[in-house]
Amino acid sequence: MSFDLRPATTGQDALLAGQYRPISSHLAITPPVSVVIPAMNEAENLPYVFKTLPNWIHEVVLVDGNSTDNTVDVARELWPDVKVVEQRGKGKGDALITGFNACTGDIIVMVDADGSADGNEIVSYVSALVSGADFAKGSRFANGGGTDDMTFIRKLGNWALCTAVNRKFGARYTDLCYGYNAFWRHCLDKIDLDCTGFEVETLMNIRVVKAGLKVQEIPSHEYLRIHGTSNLRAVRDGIRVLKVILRERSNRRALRSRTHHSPMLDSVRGEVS
Ligand SMILES: Nc1nc2c(ncn2[C@@H]2O[C@H](COP(=O)(O)OP(=O)(O)OP(=O)(O)O)[C@@H](O)[C@H]2O)c(=O)[nH]1
Ligand SMILES: [Mg+2]
Repeated sequence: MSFDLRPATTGQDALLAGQYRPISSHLAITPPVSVVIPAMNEAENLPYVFKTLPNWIHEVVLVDGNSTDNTVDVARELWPDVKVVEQRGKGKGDALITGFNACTGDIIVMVDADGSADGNEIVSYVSALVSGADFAKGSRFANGGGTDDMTFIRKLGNWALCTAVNRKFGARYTDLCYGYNAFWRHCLDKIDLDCTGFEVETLMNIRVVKAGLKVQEIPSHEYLRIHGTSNLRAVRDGIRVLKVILRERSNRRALRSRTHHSPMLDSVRGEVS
């Protein structure tokens, strides 16, 4: 089935032009959805990942982190139209930023390549976005979510960091360091990502609050990584996340004190309240 991807002016126009993508028996949408998959040596897991991706998505962008297995060949075999982007830098954050820049869809969904995310949940994320949210943030701890993959120590660390973000930035998150999220592409202009590692989700979660974007949490279930070993190191990456929280907090303080002393900057006050 092929779709006309030109933007619709009204629902009626879109209907007549055949721009709606049927999503389920009760939902059709017009915005094209891109799925970004950061992958480093995930060839064995990709069959499970692609198996659950809905056939109505507009494109899959796989960001290859210099894999030494046949990640790229497997991806091309499973999804012939996959857009493969070779990562120049290092780290999951760098991979995601590279992938976002390569997307052509209006909605972008982030999906890990280790088999821990169920592509059937994408409809919940997209539904939240087309219903008015700017950022659909997956949560393993919202009612209906869950995880098979977190140790007690990781849960504790995630809870402590999430509590810190809620207190410092006035958010009401139930989860922080989770890789399954979706957003309208215009959010990228407002959050201006600049990081390289596993702190990327935390940075996004903080910046969407600071930018005053409308965030909706989506209950999500994280399954066990199927093959291979995690690239995350709890202590090293936990410290990176903490540093991001402190840096974002001090940037906010610095901006606030500058605006208190400079009438020229009064206009930006509302944005950093
Ligand atoms: N392209 C690219 N992908 C990466 C890099 N680091 C991690 N990834 C991918 O990012 C996703 C998440 O990484 P994981 O190692 O599963 O980390 P995690 O999900 O936080 O940890 P676990 O819960 O233990 O699985 C996976 O799809 C990885 O292949 C990188 O440097 N480059
Ligand atoms: Mg994982």
